[in-house]
Amino acid sequence: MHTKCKLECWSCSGVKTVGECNHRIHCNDGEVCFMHNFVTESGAEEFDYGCGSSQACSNSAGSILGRRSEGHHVKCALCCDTRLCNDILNCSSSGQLPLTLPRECADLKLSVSGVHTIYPYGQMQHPVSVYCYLDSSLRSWTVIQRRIDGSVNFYRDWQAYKTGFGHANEEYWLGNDNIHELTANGNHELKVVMTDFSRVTKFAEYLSFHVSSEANGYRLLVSKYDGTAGDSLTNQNGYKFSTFDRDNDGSGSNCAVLYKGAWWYGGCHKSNLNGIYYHGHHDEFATGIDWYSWHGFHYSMKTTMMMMIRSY
Ligand SMILES: [Ca+2]
Repeated sequence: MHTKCKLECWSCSGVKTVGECNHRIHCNDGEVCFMHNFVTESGAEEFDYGCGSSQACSNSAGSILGRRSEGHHVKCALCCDTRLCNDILNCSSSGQLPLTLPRECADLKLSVSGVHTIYPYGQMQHPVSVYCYLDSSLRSWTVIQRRIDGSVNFYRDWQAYKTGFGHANEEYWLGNDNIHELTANGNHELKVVMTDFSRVTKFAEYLSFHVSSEANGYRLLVSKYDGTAGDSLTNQNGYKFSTFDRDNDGSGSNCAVLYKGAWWYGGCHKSNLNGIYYHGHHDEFATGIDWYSWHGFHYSMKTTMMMMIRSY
């Protein structure tokens, strides 16, 4: 499993997350990236990252010495043999590369929310940068849509929504192919968290969430609502995704054009979270980031997060 590799690894000690680490080093021949997590005397979980001997790693994980850029040696509990694996992978106790890559945030062991790399297809060739949201129950949600400040244009075409756009640490759409791939892998829940301009936060949760393939128009299957914002998504259940250049809606008109968004429009919508970023009230009917059951069709949210997690 372990291959000879010359790698570039994160190199930090005592950080809370790899997101705090902004230093990399090149490993020597026969070294691999390692990640070592430990608990400090005060009880905080911290991480060391660096290079370590791959041979020692595969033979005696848990007790080998790794090398950090400072030249100090540390105990390495977890080793991997891929580039930047100390960023993204947890290894098996044998010190070998896990057979399965983290497909979604729930597969990562996180201590704080932040940007991470996942592999929705389970393939190294297809990494995706994503925002992982850790809730108060320490569940790691994969954020598929995020609006914060209107900095990213969401009035985009089919291809853009297919592949995704924006930035994981700002506003983005994860991409319908990725969302489909994730929901195709086990049962998933969807949670929509929204904040208005009075700083009130409400949510809508759906215990069942699935998005079909592109061949099926990324059809939405959502059910079992719970929450405080009211249910404005079940209305879109069973409809295909539509963009201004791909009218799959249940209306004689083009809903995406009419409502300046991209959504699972029926005829047309009770929610429009990819609509125009207004600052609260808007005069134009239903074109904002609207969630009808909370604020009606003339109020656009300040922030939204749509996120999903595998349920068992
Ligand atoms: Ca239509």
